[in-house]
Amino acid sequence: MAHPVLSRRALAAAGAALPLVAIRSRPADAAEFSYKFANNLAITHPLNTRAQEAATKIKEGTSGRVEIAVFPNSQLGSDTDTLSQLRSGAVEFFTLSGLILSTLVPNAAINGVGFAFKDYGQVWPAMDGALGTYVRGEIAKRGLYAMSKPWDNGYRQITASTKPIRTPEDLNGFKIRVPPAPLWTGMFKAFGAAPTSINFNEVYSALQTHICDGQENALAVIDSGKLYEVQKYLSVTNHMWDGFWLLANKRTWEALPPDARVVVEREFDAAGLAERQDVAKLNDTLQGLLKARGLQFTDTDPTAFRAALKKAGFYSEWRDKFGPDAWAALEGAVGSLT
Ligand code: X2X
Repeated sequence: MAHPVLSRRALAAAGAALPLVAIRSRPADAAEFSYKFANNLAITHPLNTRAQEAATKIKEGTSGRVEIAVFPNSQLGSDTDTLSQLRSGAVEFFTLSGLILSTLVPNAAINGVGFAFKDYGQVWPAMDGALGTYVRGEIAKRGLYAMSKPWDNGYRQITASTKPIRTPEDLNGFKIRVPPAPLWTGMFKAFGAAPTSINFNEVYSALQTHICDGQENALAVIDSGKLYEVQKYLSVTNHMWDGFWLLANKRTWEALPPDARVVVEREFDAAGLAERQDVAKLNDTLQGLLKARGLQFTDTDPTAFRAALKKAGFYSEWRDKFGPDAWAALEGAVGSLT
């Protein structure tokens, strides 16, 4: 109590006489760490709802020191651009499909091998277990840090504006948009289709202007991205399970004090688990909703599609590309694929 009789006003005046930077280097309400979290999904997708919730909890849990602003809908750029920004440090957090990440971390695509995971009962133990640990290790080698829980994108289904895809033969010459990743292009070429790599932020218009006749995505993305407005048919193929790694730039991550890192990862991981539940619930309800919105559903026989991939040499080709470690980690989770 150096100045017990000084009024607030006098204290403020005394403070004002000092250079402001000597008192504090930022406005009273600004956080010590102000970070951006980019993603490619619509604001209505559960990934964004849960990311926003996590940001609020992280701010509380760090007493305001860490503030994370979520930018949905590729507002900061396409996935390809945002990956560059993440690497340079212009963006601090980013959710990205392991397959797209494979342009930097080749074996991060391993979960995308066609028809590898029978169901979610195989997906989560693998991605939260040995397979996920393997991939996170690969990611770390490239200057990025992945939170321990991947988020769900979902099992992917094929949509089209021109005709329903019923059999693998229907994919012959089919102009399909795929995300920018060699595994996606390779897999649809193996089906005999004509894939074009397009970032998600351009998919709606690519379908609307018929640059492509179809695309493939999970129900939650087809719905939140309003792709039903520009597509007529949906074939239930479940040809691939896809998830999002929540990535941080390693330098940015390590600049956070360890206690803040604990809070950030804890809240992000909890949000990721909640998002998985949200997507699972949507899987149960969206079929009806999307039908009501005009999409015509077709069931397909996954064994025929898988056999077509096998016949085209897809599994042996990608086994060789991924190499023995990644392939063993995948087969350890799902059994033999070739
Ligand atoms: O680009 C896509 O199709 C999406 C939204 O599923 C991914 O992020 C891989």
